[in-house]
Amino acid sequence: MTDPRPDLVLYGSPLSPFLRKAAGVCIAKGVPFEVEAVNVFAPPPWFLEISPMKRIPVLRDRSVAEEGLAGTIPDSSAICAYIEKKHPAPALYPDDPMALGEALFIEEFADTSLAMAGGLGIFRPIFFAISKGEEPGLDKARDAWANQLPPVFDVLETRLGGREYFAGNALSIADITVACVLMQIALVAETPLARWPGLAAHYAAMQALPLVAEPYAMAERIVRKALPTPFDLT
Ligand SMILES: N[C@@H](CCC(=O)N[C@@H](CS)C(=O)NCC(=O)O)C(=O)O
Repeated sequence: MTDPRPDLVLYGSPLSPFLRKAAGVCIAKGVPFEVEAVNVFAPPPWFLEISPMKRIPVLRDRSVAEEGLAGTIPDSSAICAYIEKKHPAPALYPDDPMALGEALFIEEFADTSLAMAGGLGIFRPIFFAISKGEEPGLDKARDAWANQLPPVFDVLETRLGGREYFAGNALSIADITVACVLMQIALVAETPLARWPGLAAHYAAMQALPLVAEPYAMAERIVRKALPTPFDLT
């Protein structure tokens, strides 16, 4: 009998934008995967062996090894590049060298600058506090929305330049990453983007894609139990 379990396992939580990004890449390519819950703030010992930076997600490819370090890859960027190599169609990394470089930069920019401002600046102070029964950190979140995010959005608006996609005139890892990380804010707060019309149009188009919407819905189900309505930070 063949094993009904998918080869690919994403360890972590859909609450992580980085896990949702990797899930989105699997969905785009029609690659079956499952999410195995790991609480990164109280990880089991076996997880520390495969996640040296103590971060989620980590990928396991069961077709390589079922346990231990072999067959595992930490870091969403490494995971997505691995999935691309293993399942090349549809391509999510541009062929053209300059477009590839641009896509990888936007991925990194979203993973770092956007994630810092939106995840650490807004999602965590609100959701982590509410989860502990504390008052949401709205002052910190409002400061992040007013001061940290605008320069990040400016960069994205300029790089997008009114185009449909960030790089190579096609959907790429850059678009998926920006959408998944930006939607981390939407889990807990409204995201009015009228000052950045190009980014707003891109965001709306990305939200409509199942590869972005389905992993987000998994996260939203969890968050809405504790926070029925997102906050207005303006
Ligand atoms: N660059 C990493 C970032 C991963 C990351 O920061 N994950 C967060 C969850 S969204 C985490 O594991 N945080 C654990 C902690 O802050 O201790 C990636 O792309 O996978």
